[in-house]
Amino acid sequence: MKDIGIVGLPYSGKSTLFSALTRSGVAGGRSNQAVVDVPDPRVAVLADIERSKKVAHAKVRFVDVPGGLTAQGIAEFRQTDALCMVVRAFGDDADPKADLASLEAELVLADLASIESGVEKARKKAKGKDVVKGELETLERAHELLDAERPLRDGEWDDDALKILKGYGPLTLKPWIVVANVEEGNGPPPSLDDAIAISAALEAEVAGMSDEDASELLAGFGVESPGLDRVIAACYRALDLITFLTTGEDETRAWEVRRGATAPEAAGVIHSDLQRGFIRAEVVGYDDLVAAGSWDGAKANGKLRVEGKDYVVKEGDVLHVRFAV
Ligand SMILES: Nc1nc2c(ncn2[C@@H]2O[C@H](COP(=O)(O)OP(=O)(O)O)[C@@H](O)[C@H]2O)c(=O)[nH]1
Ligand SMILES: [Mg+2]
Repeated sequence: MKDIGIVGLPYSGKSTLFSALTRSGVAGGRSNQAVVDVPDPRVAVLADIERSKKVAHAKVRFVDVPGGLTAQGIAEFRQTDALCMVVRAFGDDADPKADLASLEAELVLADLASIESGVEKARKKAKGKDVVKGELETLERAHELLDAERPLRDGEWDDDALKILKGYGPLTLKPWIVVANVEEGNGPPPSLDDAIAISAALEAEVAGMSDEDASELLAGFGVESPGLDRVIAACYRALDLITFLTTGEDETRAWEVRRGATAPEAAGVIHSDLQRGFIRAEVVGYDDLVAAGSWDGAKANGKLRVEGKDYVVKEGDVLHVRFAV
C-alpha cells in the first residue's frame, strides 16, 4: 500500500480535500491518516461473474499533517511514497502557479537542510576512506542541485546514488501530482493546465451522500468522475503502478504492482509463498474474461494463457498463480 502525503500552503484546502477523499471528518491534533479503497469497477463485475463471496480493493493511505510543512510535518512527508500538492485556485486573489513554486521552494529547502547535514557527516567519515567516497560524491552533487534551487528529480542518479539519497527520504525525489482546488464547476487554472481540478469543498459536501446522489450533484457542476478516482488514477501514473486482479469463488480482488513487474513479483504481492514457490501463472485479460462470461469460458475460448517466470504483468490481467512450497 502506498502513502500519499497531502502538501500545500495553509488554507489551500488540504484538510477539506482529505475529508473528501477519505470520507472522514477531520479531527485536530496529530496527523490524519486514512486508508481508502482504490475505486475499480472491474472488481464488482468479476465478483458477479465468478460469484465470489467477498471482494477487496487495492488500498492507498492519505496523510494530512496539521500545520503542514513544519519540522514534524516534513518528517512525516519524508516517509510517504508520493506527494499530492494542493494549490488554492478559488477566490479572487488566487495565484496557484506562484503557490506551487513557493511550495516547491519549501521542499527544496527542506531537502537542502537534510542533505547538507549528510554531506558534513560523510566528509568526516570519508577522510581517507574510499568506501564513503561514492556516498560523499552523490551527496555533494545533490547539494549542488538543491543549492541552485532545483529539485532532486532534475538530477541524473544511478541505482547506487538513488539508494544513498533515499536514505534521506528526499521530498523532491518523490513522484507528485498537482491538485488545483478550484471554484465549483471550474476546470484547471490556465496557468496550471495539467493540474487536476477539484473543488474540495464540493467533493467534501458530496462525500457523505450515496454514490448516485453524489454523481448527480457533481454532474450538475460538469464534474464527470469523483475527485478520489482522478487523484488515485494520477497517483498510480506518477508512481508507475498498475492493477491486476484475482478472482474465484472465495474472493475477487484488485492488487497494485509496479509497472514492469514479472508474474512471480506480482504473485509476491499476494503472498510471499506464491513468489517463492511460483510455478506458473494462468492469465486472462479482464476484457476477454468479461466477454467470455467466465474463467472456464475464457479457457474454452483459448483466451487463457499459461505464463512463466519472465512474464511481465499487464494492466487488467486476471491471474491464477500455480505454486508449490
Ligand atoms: N470556496 C472554497 N473554499 C474552500 C474550498 N476548499 C476549502 N475551502 C475553505 O478554505 C479554508 C481552508 O480549508 P482547509 O481545508 O482547512 O485548508 P488547509 O489549511 O490547507 O488544511 C476553509 O475555510 C475551507 O472551508 C473550496 O474548494 N472552495
Ligand atoms: Mg489543514
